[in-house]
Amino acid sequence: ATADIGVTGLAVMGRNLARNLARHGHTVAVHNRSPEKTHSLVTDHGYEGTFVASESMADFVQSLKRPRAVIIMVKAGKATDAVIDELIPLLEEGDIVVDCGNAHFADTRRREEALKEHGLHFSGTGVSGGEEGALNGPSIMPGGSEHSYEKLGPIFESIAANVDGTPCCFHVGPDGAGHFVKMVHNGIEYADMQLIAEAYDLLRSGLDATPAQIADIFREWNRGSLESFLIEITADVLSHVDGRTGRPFVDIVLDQAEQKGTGRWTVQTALDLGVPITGIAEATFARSLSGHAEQREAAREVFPTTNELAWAADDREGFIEDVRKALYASKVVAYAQGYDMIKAGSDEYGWDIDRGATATIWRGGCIIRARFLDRIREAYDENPELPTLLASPYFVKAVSDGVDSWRRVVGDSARAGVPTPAFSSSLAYFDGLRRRRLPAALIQGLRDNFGAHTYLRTDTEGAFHTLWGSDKTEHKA
Ligand code: NBP
Repeated sequence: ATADIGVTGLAVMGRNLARNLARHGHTVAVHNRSPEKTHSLVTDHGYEGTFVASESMADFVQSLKRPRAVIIMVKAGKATDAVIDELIPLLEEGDIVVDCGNAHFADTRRREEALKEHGLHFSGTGVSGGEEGALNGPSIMPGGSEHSYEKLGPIFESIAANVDGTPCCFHVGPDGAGHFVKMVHNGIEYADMQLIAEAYDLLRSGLDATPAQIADIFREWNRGSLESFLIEITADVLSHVDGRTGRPFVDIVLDQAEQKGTGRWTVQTALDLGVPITGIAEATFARSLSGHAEQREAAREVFPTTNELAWAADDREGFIEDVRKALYASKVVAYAQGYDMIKAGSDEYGWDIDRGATATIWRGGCIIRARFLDRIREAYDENPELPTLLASPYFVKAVSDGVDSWRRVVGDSARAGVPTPAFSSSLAYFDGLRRRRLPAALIQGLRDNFGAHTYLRTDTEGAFHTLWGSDKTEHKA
């Protein structure tokens, strides 16, 4: 046995991860269900490092030094369970199984429990950055035991993205913590993209600007506090001209956004945990609305749009600055909600996740990498128990500076009929948090009226019920 680590599942992600490992001097055992992928990896990239190729799972396992570390990089779901079942009889006590696929954290918890009974360690590890990241340095979010991180940590840290000398990888926490954080990362990615898309839509409509002109605006934004991978590639996509028609690329793409399901998982889990992640939820629903072609057509027929354009053109620079500030403030809210969710998951499952460290490992390699994440890390460094990111001094200033712009943009968009679900709901969330009295008091009254659900009072302890149907006297419940 000579291999330091193994990868089974050699489609784009596994292949690139194996190459990244080999390029960093690790001897990598490689295996795929259909052996052609294994052979082509070695044929095409064998010169990049040391690979030990096996056609059978048994040979693959035997080629690994103990304690063995086997990375599974197959299609998430049943395929992962099938591979685990195949591995269990071949592995020995103390060996480590690593699932780098996009698993649901609940599956990861289940698998960890099951493998523990066989004396095996299981690390559900989130890997972000797509195929490019897997090859050149992803953001890595490993869960699982301390023991497994002792072996995996140095290997993962060597292949992860690196920002200012710090690898984009840390031990997130036990069992499902890594996949949970990866899931929230993907949810935040949904919100980030939706906010960018709304900003584009507003600029296009409000200024009657061309995609190329808007690309220049995004390029400019990428030089300031919004600097991020997504803003950068937005400029690329908007300036791209379709080769077939000569039209802006964005105009020839069908306007129905797809999703693989991690946004949906984030929202479903947030509902279970009771965390209002409205930005991520609106982003997920906006994609789903875009896909309802039949309903969109029916609505267009009966409510034709006026196509009012250039409604903000009188103050072009002022409007662009308003949209930029609204985007930044809404982004702060989306991240604040994402970090609340990490806290809630961490508390619920006893993971003790360090939120500042999470911001650190998202600074490179992953899709939401951004300058902004340094500010989040600083906020949690200053106060690890921050009740909401919005309350940290830097973000208080950022949001306060932007709030007038934010209100103008949301008001303008409503008047112009440009949908801004993420901008608007983020503003509503912000106002909801800071409002002295919320109409939740009335809701409690209604609940007590129709269902005797009781209410608490502001002036005294205990739950009360009012006899609404008779003399309306109040009774202690
Ligand atoms: P896919 O998700 O397309 O899966 C293909 C791989 O799964 C092939 O190696 C295939 O083997 C193997 N496989 C299947 Br399908 N069923 C199997 C089974 N029953 N037993 C054994 N192997 C089986 O690959 P991918 O796009 O490289 O993604 C891999 C993982 O990484 C997924 O969980 C994905 O969600 C996650 N991920 C992907 C990205 C991305 O940008 N693509 C980013 C981050 C995470 P075969 O060759 O024999 O058919």
